[in-house]
Amino acid sequence: MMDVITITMLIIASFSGDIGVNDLGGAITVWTSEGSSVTVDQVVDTVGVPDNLFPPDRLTPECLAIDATIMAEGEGGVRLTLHSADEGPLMAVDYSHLLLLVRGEVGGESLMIMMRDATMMGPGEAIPLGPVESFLRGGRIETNWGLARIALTEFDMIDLSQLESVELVFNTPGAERVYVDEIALTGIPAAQLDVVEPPTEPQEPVEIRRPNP
Ligand SMILES: [Ca+2]
Repeated sequence: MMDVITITMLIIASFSGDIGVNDLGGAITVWTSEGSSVTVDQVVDTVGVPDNLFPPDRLTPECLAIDATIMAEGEGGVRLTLHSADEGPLMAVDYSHLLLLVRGEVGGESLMIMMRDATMMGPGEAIPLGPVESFLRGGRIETNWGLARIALTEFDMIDLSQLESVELVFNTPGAERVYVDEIALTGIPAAQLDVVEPPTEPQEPVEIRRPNP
């Protein structure tokens, strides 16, 4: 007899509603250092996300287009606050991974994924998780959608019991346009771990089909 492990998914931002509010009710805001610019637009995706990349029933057609123009030594970003004005930080200890769909206008773009928890103060204190391309198969942003899968359990400096924000940060000088969508947390609920042996390999929250060898 096999125990069924339920993989939970919490969509943070599907970009299908008000452009200034994410799916958790928190704000979507942009910020930059002086001289740089970051603008966002909500657009209907025309490329299409492969069925084997993300659960089709959790996809919404709209995504976020981000135009970033960064000066030398400048930076800017998009902040997704993980709670509304009258509710506290997000309790996320049941989630093991941050997922993010990303594609570029020409390919080879770069952006940094950061997170803040409620023990941090101000944008300068966000914890960098790494360039999004380092979490993609192939290690590069392409013009087709790729799924970045970030194992949060590898970042023990982040307090998952009080997440404050997900940050998409641009700090490479130049101009680029990238698209992001379906930012989500996924994982095995802690209660499930009471009845099953934890997997020895990191759990794959979304199945990726590979060609047979
Ligand atoms: Ca969407």
